[in-house]
Amino acid sequence: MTQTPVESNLAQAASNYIEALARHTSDEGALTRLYLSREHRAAADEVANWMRDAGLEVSEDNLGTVRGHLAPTRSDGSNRRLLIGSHIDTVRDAGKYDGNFGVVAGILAARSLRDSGTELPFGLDILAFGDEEGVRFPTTLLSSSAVAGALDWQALQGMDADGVSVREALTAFGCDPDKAGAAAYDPRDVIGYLEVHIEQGPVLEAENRPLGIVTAIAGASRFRVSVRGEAGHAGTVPMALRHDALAAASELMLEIEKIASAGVKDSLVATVGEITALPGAVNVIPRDVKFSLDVRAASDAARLEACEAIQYAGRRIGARRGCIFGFERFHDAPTVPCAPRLQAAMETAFSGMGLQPRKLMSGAGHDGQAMARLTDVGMIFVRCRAGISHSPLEYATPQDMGVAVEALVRVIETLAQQERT
Ligand code: HGY
Ligand code: MN
Ligand code: MN
Repeated sequence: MTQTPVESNLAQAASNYIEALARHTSDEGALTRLYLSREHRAAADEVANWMRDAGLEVSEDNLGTVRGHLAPTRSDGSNRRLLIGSHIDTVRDAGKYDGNFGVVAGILAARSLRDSGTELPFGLDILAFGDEEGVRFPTTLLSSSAVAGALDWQALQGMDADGVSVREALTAFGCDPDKAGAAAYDPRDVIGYLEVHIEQGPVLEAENRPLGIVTAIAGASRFRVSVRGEAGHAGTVPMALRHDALAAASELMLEIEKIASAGVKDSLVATVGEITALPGAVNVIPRDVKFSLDVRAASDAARLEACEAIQYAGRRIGARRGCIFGFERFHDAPTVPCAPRLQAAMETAFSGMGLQPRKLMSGAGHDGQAMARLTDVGMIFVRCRAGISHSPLEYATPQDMGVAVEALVRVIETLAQQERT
């Protein structure tokens, strides 16, 4: 697909922004930028500067979300606006594009529309959320939930590994946690939410397509699982008399894999990403194991059924091994359908660019799951190399990023056109 001149300088601009953002990291030689960290503060300040350069009016809410507002060219006296955003926090040892490109795309699209003098009957708010990954604190989607008017105040008590609460970290970030509720939009002011995001999967690349239209975002359940066994001397306790918490946990993990693998038709997946074993000595039988569990599926029924089956398996394994399993569910996000009217606007934009409107669902979670509690949600996926994400190998070409920004501009123009007629 040949690049139009517009797309090629959007491509270069996007690539420059992505590289600049990647420099804000806590880890030498890797990209890690956790919510309310020093690196998040620096990235938020840089994004705010880019928003100002694009002619946007910049503010920051009390959850640390940076907002850039482009006023409508023709005001109808209302406060209506289209929201466009994604997140600038990352996982550990992350890729540069997950989340970050959605914010960059929003800024570039706003700048392009301002520069072209396109008539906009509604405003644009570009939102840079700070807590989508949920890596530092036991929360996720906190900042977008607040914007959606669905803030879980309890989550502000959550603590990171150093015992710092969200509330304390917000204050250190320059926010006033007591005013966190003011981040919410009035639903009457919002005409929709758009997010541009790398696919984080292999479909678009396999079909040689730069972009896709998201039909739904898979629901997700997250648990903290604990296993209580009995510590003992590694040399003296016979195998048959052990209550080994790590062996019990391992047996359940294989059972989790079996349950998820049986759910392919529902795109069921389950992942154990973190684990600790105590007391953690080479010659002591583990007494306490804690591990994370992330379960997702294309339908809520399949996901919830798998969660039940996994908990039942834990109880069965625990009874046989004399260990006790605990399951604390700390996150449950339902499957979110993307609005047909926003998908249709994307189809119009794509066909105007000679692109096939390939539709696919998202196995990854996104801020759109929170924003769906406020307004209609639409997502554009961008091809990423080998579908790799949550890894430094994550990569999207400048060309595809340029095409994605151009598509976003055309979706906004399509929605503006619909408002005018
Ligand atoms: O976990 C997810 O799916 C997202 O990347 N936070
Ligand atoms: Mn993401
Ligand atoms: Mn992610």
